[in-house]
Amino acid sequence: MNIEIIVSDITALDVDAIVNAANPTLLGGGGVDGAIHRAAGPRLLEACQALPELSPGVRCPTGEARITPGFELTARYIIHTVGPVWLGGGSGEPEQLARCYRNSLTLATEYDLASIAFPAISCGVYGYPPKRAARVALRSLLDAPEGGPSQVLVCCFGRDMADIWREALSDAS
Ligand code: AR6
Repeated sequence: MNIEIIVSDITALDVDAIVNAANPTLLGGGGVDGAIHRAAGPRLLEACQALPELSPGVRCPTGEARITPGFELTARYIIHTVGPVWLGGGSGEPEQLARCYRNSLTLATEYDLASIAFPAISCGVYGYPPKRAARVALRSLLDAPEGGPSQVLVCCFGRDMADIWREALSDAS
């Protein structure tokens, strides 16, 4: 697996799947979630609404992942995952964040996808400290079983975030 850290708007990427940092409703929100819904068009909301609710308002529990088409995106698929809200680190946040990356990769593997781009899940509204998030995320990606996407991008929304992830990648590999 080749992991690369890039700076971009994730909605512009030409990859098999982009990952959305969603919330459990999967009905859209701010941040990267809002950008993806705007760029993919209204059929994305319809596709998300059609996914089964496991409990009222919950289509995707924290740490799990769901897949939809990419609709108007260049990416063929969107993998929606729900990161943990940062509560100080002692409430299972690292394990939940690791599961987001792992479960997204598992879905990509099931769909035989060669390339996938992740945003910095939980590093915005959900408040996860970026250095810690990068460490957990990269460990989860590097320890993933063989046979998944050969190209993994981490798409940062600014140079400062990318610098943090690049340093974490060089520490981890
Ligand atoms: N491309 C790439 N990265 C982006 C983009 C973009 N277009 N826009 C923002 N980011 P966040 P979270 C970065 O808040 O912390 C939503 O309302 C952003 O700078 O989008 O997991 C959901 O519905 C940050 O580094 O996601 C949930 O309610 C990273 O993406 C909640 O926010 C993640 O920030 C999820 O919060």
